Amino acid sequence: EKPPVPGRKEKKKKTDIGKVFINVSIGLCIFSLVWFFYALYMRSALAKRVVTPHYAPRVLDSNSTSMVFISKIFKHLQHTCEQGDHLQGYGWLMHDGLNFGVQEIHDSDFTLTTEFVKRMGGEHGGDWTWRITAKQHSSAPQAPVVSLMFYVATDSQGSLQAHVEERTRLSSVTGTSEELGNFKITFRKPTAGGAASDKYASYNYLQTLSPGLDRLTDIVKNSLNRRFVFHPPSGERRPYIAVDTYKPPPHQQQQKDNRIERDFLVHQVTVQTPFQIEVLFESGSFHDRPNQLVGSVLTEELEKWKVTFDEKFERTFGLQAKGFTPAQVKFSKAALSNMLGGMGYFFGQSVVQSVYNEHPLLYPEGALFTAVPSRSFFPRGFLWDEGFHQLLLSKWDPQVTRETLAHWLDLINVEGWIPRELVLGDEARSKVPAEFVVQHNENANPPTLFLVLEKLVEQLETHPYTPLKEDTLPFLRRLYPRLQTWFEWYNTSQVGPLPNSYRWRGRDKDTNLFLNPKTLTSGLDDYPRASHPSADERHVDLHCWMVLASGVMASMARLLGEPHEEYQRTHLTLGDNNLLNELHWSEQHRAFCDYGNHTQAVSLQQEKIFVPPGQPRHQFPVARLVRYVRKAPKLQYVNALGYVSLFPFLLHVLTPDSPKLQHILRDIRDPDRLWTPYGLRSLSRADPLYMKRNTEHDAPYWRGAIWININYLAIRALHHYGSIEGPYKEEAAAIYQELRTNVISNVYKQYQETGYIWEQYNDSTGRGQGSHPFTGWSALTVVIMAEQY
Ligand code: 6A9
Repeated sequence: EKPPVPGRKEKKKKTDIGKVFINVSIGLCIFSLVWFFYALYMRSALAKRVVTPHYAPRVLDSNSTSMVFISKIFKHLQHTCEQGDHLQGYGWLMHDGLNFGVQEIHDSDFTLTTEFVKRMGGEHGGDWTWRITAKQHSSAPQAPVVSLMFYVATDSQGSLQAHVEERTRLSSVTGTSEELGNFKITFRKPTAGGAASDKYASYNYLQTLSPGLDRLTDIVKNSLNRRFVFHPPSGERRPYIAVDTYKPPPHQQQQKDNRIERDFLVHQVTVQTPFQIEVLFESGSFHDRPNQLVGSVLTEELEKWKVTFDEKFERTFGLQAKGFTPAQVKFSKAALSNMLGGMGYFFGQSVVQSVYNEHPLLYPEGALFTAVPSRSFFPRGFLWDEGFHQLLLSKWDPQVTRETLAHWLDLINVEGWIPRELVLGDEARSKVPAEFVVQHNENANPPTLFLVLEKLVEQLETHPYTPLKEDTLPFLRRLYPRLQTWFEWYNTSQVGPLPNSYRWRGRDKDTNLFLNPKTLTSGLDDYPRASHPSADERHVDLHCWMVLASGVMASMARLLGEPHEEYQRTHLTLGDNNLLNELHWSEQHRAFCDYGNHTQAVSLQQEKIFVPPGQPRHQFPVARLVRYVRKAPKLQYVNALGYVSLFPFLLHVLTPDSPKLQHILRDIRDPDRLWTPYGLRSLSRADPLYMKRNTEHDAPYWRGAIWININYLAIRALHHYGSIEGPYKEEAAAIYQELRTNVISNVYKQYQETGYIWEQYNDSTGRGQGSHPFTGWSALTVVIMAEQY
């Protein structure tokens, strides 16, 4: 054996250390690599969750398709109906949601009546015909010449063929698409109405391609030419504008839309009033049609459906029997019809984001069948609006309600989240400001769908043997797993700082710019909350929504024979009036309140910009309005008396003997606080933020105006407390009568005066304001008239 060589040993030792070192480093490396990939994997898995649909079987059958008519109102050359058009009123007078509709459009010199009838047959939804009747007003100086343009376009697939007669008249379009099969659309010539013969008319058409429905208006605008002359045999010559050939403007030729181009055809007819035109759609798979749905056949069908509609309306709401005048009944038919006629079928992807995504992602393609709040201004789905819509629609057609609920719940992701606003597809997106497009998966919106589900469950509990059971029970069973996840999502993602408290996520963060940072997620946008958003907040309205949701989950579980104890326990805990008092009652303000980091000493003021003497002012920024806080915020109850304070009453959380009811009834009936002759205002007139702007550009919204959805809840609650035993029964019943009368009278009066139902009503004058026509929740006036809560 060789004696140990000092150097060797050293070396060996060194090698050992080296080996260990290397091993450790390799280990570390592997570990970090594994960790890195794991983290990467987790991250991408987490990032994908927001766009992963829920795993439960879909509520809707995969083969349930809907056929859609798109009916738009174009004024002059504006092509979409915008409220800036100042039409003197338009909307559905009758619409049963299924078979027929009657719509009127009042322009300055003439009125257009558009009517449609649908006839089932074949495998693709059958036929339909539209009839457009134009009559000039007696005040019009001479019979106006009107151009109507009819668009036919395919969206994601399908094709169209134009059939042209007499060089310029697009007399029909044949086509095919997956959903519609083969079809033919015929543009009949205008007549003077009834059985009269054809009227003189000029025809133009456009045949081109379009990258998407959102581009149709631009394409038509860019194809217009003023060189045409309307020249009836015995009449003066009048120049008019019409579609000609489409020439894309130079800048658009360069930045080509990279979407696939689809067929797009326009039929334009120019004719003098009075006239009537029929457009019919015939479905290729409908072979045994008895006759064409035109002329007197159409008239008869229309008459039949109108009678059916009137009878069903009275059977459903009983307004005549209640003594409402024919004009009031006509108004309420219009309210219901506009909600039904405004229903839309949207298809496409929403843009969503979670904290795990650097950039927003596209949610898988999906469909939404929904009633929209406002056809002209925001024609798309809004989660909490929908619950209110369906409170009305479920009375008219429970099938519509089931389909709508199914669509919303089929959009839920694996986390249990449903976006608050559904902006599906390019056409919808083209009308929405960017800041509203991306939806975040930590943001909620009141789960009003439980208001509707509560009704369905109640009906089954009280009339277990009606035919309702056959449709509703299996429906609820399919819905149930999705509802469980939805409830769980609220119950985990929106928890508050104390046990059994809740907090809306997604409040505005930039506290310096807003008088009071908004809470869009609560649905009550700028209603004042804690001045300084923080995780210490708890929100009383959300708490009450959770009482409702857990209660409905418990009774539904019981009905379906599913375990209900957990839901029941949650319901009892949250609904316990002592807990509610502890979390939200402020003895100082004598009201239910939010709690958070708050100060009332805030105001918007011109930013102070220091301009050193001798320097030119224009080199410095323009002063903005910014928030000044005169007193530091502290944790306390938020003193903002209004809709939020009423929630324990609105959602029937208070027991009928709760002494808090006394305070609530007093605040409601007090003209210096919430009472007005037109309904309850959203924020007390005595509140420092009453009717205050939030920023220079952001006018007050839920800071005083009267909103019909909350008035509906208040009327419903007064009815509830007014009909069960308790110390406040009489008082509630009396206020019920007054508030109900006030709301009905004002919404009706405004409709008579303006031709519209409105988004909100002014608390000082009762005047309709904001978006219009708004036959979303404002149409609940019908339910209030019918007293069917
Ligand atoms: C405006 C303008 C062409 C605001 O009714 C829908 C919602 C309610 O859910 C919410 O409670 N509305 C209420 O505070 C309207 C929201 C409209 C926002 C988008 C875009 C389009 O311009």
